[in-house]
Amino acid sequence: MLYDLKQFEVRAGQPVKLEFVNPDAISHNLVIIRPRTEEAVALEVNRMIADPKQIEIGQYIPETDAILFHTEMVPPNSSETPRFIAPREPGNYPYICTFPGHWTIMKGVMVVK
Ligand SMILES: [Cu+2]
Repeated sequence: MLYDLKQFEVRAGQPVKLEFVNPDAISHNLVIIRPRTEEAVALEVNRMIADPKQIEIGQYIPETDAILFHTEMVPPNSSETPRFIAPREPGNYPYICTFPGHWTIMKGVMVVK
């Protein structure tokens, strides 16, 4: 329940390719969000999980413009190679896993320069 990279750097407005490998026994995702929105996004996820249908869907991606980019929920021993364009605005963009309860420890920072 940890990302091995706590921080990585990208260039503003440039294409980024990540390798997201999940060797854990439970599913995880990687959700890149606007600066200082961790708690707001986590709160939205908490609202979602009151709905049994959302638990069945199991993606835990709330509809909010705080989320810039996200992977699918990656099952154990699987991987995803997401590509996206880095934000144009330099800054520290947190990434979190939105599987309920994970975000407090499963997080890191994408530094946009
Ligand atoms: Cu997780």
